[in-house]
Amino acid sequence: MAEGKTGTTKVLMEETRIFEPPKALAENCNAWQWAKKKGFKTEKEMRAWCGEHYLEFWDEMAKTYADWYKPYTKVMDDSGMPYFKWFTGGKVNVFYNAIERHIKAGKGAKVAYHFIPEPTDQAEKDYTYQEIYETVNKLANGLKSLGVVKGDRVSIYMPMLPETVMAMLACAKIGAIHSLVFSGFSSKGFGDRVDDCQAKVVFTSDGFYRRGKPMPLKPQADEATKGIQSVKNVIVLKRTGIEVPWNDAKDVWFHELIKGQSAECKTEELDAEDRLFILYTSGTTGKPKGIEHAHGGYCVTPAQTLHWVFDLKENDVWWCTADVGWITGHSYVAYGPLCLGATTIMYEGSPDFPDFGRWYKIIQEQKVTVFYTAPTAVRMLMKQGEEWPAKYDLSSIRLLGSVGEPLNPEAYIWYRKNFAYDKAPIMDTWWQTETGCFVISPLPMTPCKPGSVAYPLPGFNTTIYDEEGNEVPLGEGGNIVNPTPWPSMLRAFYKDEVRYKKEYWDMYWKVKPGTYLAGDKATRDKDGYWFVQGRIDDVLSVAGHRIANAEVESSLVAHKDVSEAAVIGKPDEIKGEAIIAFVILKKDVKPSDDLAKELKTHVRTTMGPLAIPAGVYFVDDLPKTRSGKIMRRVVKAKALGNPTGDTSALANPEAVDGIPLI
Ligand code: 6R9
Repeated sequence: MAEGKTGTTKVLMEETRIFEPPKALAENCNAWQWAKKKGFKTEKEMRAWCGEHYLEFWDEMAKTYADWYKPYTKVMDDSGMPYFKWFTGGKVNVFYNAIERHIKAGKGAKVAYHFIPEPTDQAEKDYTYQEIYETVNKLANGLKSLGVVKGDRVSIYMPMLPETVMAMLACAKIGAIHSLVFSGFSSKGFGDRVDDCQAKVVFTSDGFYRRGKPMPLKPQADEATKGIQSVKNVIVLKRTGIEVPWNDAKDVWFHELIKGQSAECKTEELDAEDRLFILYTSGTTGKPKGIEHAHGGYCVTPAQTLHWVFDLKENDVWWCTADVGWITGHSYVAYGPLCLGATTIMYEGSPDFPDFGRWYKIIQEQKVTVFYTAPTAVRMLMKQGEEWPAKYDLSSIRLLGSVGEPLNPEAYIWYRKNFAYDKAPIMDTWWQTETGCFVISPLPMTPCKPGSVAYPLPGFNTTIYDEEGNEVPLGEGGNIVNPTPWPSMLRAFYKDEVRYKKEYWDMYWKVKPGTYLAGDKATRDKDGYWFVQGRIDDVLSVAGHRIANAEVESSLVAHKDVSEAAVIGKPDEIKGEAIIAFVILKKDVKPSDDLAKELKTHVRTTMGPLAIPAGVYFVDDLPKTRSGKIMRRVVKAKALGNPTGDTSALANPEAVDGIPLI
C-alpha cells in the first residue's frame, strides 16, 4: 500500500528475504580484510567509523591506492565550497597509476583487455599492459605533434574498442581533457558536445559493427564537426575498412599518426585538481550538463571501490558490460580496473548477436569471475527465458553486479539463479556520473535484500533529507544527499557555474551548506536497507500520495507475464495524477483485456489500491537511453500528445511510434 508524504511505499520495504554471502567470500574479501586489520568487529561499526572519519579514511585510501609524484599537503580543502578540492599540493597522473607503474613493477605482460569483436569470424585479441603503454606513448606523441597541449579538450566518438581507452589514456598522459560521447549518439548530439567544450581534436573511427555488419561512423563525425572552428584535426581509427569521406587538411589515420612516433613519452606531472575529463549527462530535461572530473580523485576511488565492492584479486576476470562512453565505462572499464592492474573483458557488440547466448558463451569461454551489468539487460535476457543460460557453464562467476536503475526483486532473483546458480551475491551499486564511483552498495560480506542497494559505502555520509533538510527516520523517504564531499566528486559544470550551484548545492545551502543533492529519492526499511525510488521528478502524486514510478514498475515486472514496464502520470482532475502503465509482455504471451485486468489486480495486491494503474497498455518496445534507462519523459509526452523533443539520442527512437495516444 502506498502512503505517506515522502513517497514511501511499503512493498519493497516489506521484503523479508535476506541472502547471506558465502562464508569464505565474506571472510576473505578485500573490504573485510581491511576492517579486520583495523580492529572493527562488525561491518556496521566499520561503515560508521569511516563516515565519521571520512578525511582520515580517504587519506589512507589515497595513499594505499595511488602513487603520487609529490605528496599532497591537505586531504581536502572546502574553502571555496561548493568547489571542493582534494589532495591539494599533490602531483599525480592517472596514466601513471593506470599503466606506467605496472610496467615499472614488472607486470607489463599481464593482459589488461581481452577484446572480443562482435563479428564471430574475427579473432579475439589480448592487449597487455606493455602494449597499451607503448601505443599510448606513441599516441601521446602524436597528439603533441598536432599541437595538443595540457588543458586542451579532445572529443572522443568511438565504439567499444581498446583503442578508445588508449585515446583516453593518451589525453590523460599529456594533461589534455577528454570528452567521450557515446558512439551511438546522433551527429547533432555529438556536435553540440564538441562545440560546448570547444575541442581541438576529435577521435572517431571509420565505422563500427552492428549485428555483425559494418556501419559508418566517420560521416557522422564530419557532419557534427562541420563549422566548429575549434576542431583542427580528426583522428580516424580504421576498424571496419569501409570507405570514408576524407579531408586531407584535417583528417589523419590513427595508425599513421602513431607510425614512427617514439614509444617513450614523459608523463605530465599534474596537480591533483587538474581536469581529467568532461562527461556530458543527458539529464531528463534541457541542455546536456558537462560534468568535470579531476585526476587526483580518479586515481583513488574507482580503484578502491572496485577493489572493495567487487573484491578484485590478482587472477579475477572482470567484465563490466557498460560502453566506455558512459561513466560506468570510464570508472569501471577504464580507470578503476587499470589502476588495479586487473584483466578486463571488452566485448564490442550486443548481447543478442548472433543469438541470446552470446554473453553466457563469453562468460563460459573466458571464465569470467565477476560480472557487472544493468537491470535492463537482465530483464531483456530474462524475457528470452532460462533455456539460454542453461546451455552454458557459468560456474566461474563468484560475484555479480548491477547499476543504472533499480534492480527489481523479480529480476534480482532471476539474475542470481541463472547467472550464478544462487551462489554469488549481487552488488547493486547506486552512483552517478557526478559521483565518479559507487556510493551506496553492499560489500561482499553484506547480507543482501533483493531490490535494495544496502548502505552507503565507507567514506560516505550519504543520507536522506526531507524538503527542509532534516534527516528522515527509517521507514520514510526523501532526497538522497551527501553532506560531506568525496574524492571523485564532480568538480564543476563546464562553463556553467549558475546551473552547477542550482542543480546540486542550492537546495540545502541555507541549512547545511556544502550538501550535495543527488536528484534521486530513496527510502530505508527498519533495518536501514536503502531502496532507491528513482529520480526526484519521477515520483507520482496520486490523491495526495507520492508513489514512485519505479515501484509500480517493479510490481508489474514481478508478474509472471511481464518483461518490462514504464509507468507515467496522466493529469487527473480528481486525483492529481492517474497511473498509466505501458507493458512489454514476455515472449509468447498474448495481450488481452483479461490480462490487463489481472495486472491491475496484481498491483492492487502487491502495492495497495492507491497504486492501481488507471490504464494498462501493451507495447512491443519502450524508448530507452543508450545506457538502458527507460525514458518515461518521452513515453509520457507521446502518450499525452505533447512534443517528444529530440529523440535522436535514444537507443531505439522507433519505439516512440509504438506508444499509443491515451
Ligand atoms: C552509474 C550511472 C545516474 C542515475 C542515478 C539513479 C540511477 C544508478 C542505480 C540507480 C537505482 C541503482 N541509478 N544506479 N537507480 N539503483 N543501483 O548510471 O550513472 O548515467 O549518471 O545515472 O541512475 O537515478 O541518479 P548515470
